Amino acid sequence: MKFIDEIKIKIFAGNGGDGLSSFCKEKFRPLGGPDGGNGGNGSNIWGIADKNLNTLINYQYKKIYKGKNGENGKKSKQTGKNAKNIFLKFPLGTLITDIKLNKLLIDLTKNKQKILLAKGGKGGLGNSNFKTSINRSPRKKTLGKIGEQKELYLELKILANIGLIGMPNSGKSTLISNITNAKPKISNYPFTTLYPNLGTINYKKKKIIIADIPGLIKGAYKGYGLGIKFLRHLQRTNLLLHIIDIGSYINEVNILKNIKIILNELKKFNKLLYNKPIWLILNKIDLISKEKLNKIYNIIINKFKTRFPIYKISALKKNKCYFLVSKIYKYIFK
Ligand SMILES: Nc1nc2c(ncn2[C@@H]2O[C@H](COP(=O)(O)OP(=O)(O)OP(=O)(O)O)[C@@H](O)[C@H]2O)c(=O)[nH]1
Ligand SMILES: [Mg+2]
Repeated sequence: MKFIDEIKIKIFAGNGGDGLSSFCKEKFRPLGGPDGGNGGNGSNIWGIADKNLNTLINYQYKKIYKGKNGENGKKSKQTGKNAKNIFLKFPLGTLITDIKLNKLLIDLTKNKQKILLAKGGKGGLGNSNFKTSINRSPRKKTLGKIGEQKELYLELKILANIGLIGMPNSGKSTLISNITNAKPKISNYPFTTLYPNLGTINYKKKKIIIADIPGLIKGAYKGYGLGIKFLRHLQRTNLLLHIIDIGSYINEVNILKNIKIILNELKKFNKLLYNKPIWLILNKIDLISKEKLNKIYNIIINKFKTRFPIYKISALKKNKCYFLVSKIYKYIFK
């Protein structure tokens, strides 16, 4: 599946139907009263949040949405039918901007939240509306109004409580697959994850949403690897977990270097993200001896303790993962 998080679309609400000019023709009233009905209204175009979607991919394939026109007015003062509303569905976390006005119209943060994006044109008036005591046989009618037209910029910024960051292959997806309902692809090579995954932890009657994004490498902010574009999805999180592989390196220096690389990429992307609470999660502790683990842990603590809380886990063996979840729960809800 392709992941699309930015796109422009055009919407055209339907036009109103025209009012009718006509006269009732009955046997004994050759020029009967005016009986032209009003036109129906054109389709409104609504936007609605749908929790089952997680990408804007549909809008990649179809970028223009046109509403139907209202029916024209009919004889016997019958109003034409209103055209049906159109509902465009968007994933939670979609921000919709009117490009011409450069104005944010809505940030869809709740399921089923909706907004009228383009109003359909009102139907015109039939001649039966214009009858007065002076003019009993008006021919006047009005045309339906044109529906609203807009060019919209859609931007998805995922809504999650927690974001996972780290080097490729550090175990981010393994962690999310073991503590949430998500089932992402996991493999022993870099860049397994190509677009963000969301997972939900149900813990003590609360829901915690975690976003797993593709791994970062040195120079990601310059576009290396998969770049840093997915970091935008972590902007709304309350806490970042920096997953660090401490089991696959012989030399601790490399581990420290890797930590700094990731922090530096975050800083380059945006200071606000860098200044969010970050926990260092030392992963793959099952691969090393207790002595080595203690040595690495002490080095990392000495270097980073003042700024970052530090936890040790094995995402693969589910070792200490639920302890981490309990800490996350406390952090978010207490
Ligand atoms: N031994 C051990 N292996 C682990 C652990 N966590 C993850 N792995 C392995 O590390 C490899 C990479 O895991 P992923 O979860 O795909 O890593 P990722 O960080 O999501 O990688 P990208 O998607 O490429 O950024 C897989 O072969 C996992 O089985 C762990 O705690 N212990
Ligand atoms: Mg992954």
